Amino acid sequence: MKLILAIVQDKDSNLLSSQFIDANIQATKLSTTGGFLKAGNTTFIIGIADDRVDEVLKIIKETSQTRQQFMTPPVNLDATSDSSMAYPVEVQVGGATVFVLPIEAFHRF
Ligand code: 2BA
Repeated sequence: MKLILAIVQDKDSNLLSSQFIDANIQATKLSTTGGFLKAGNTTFIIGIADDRVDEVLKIIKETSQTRQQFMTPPVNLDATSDSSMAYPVEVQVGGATVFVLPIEAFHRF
């Protein structure tokens, strides 16, 4: 059995939830925040049999889109020159960041 942690954009999370339900894949959804953009994203926790890992990855890959997003870096209030001005920079986010981990034990009490 494996534990899959999948961080996706909020915009993709509802469709991904539906796909998991249709495929009879059990998942838990967490509301999370990206450390860099400090914007909301969604993390799915999925416990799945080894032989279904590829199926889960395929669904995540097909559902999660790459998007361009703008972020404004924090302004440095101590600096005086124009170089301290904060201009929005374009960042590419997603499709999905996925971790696959081994599970030592699984219990349902
Ligand atoms: P954020 O940390 O908000 O990052 C959003 C996007 O900003 C990233 O997209 C990446 O394109 C860019 N980015 C992140 N850190 C950067 C930096 N130091 N310099 C320049 N650009 C940077 P993704 O790579 O698609 O990541 C989307 C979200 O997935 C991240 O949101 C974070 O919540 C999570 N994530 C990505 N890699 C991770 C990792 N190694 N460990 C844990 N969470 C991760």
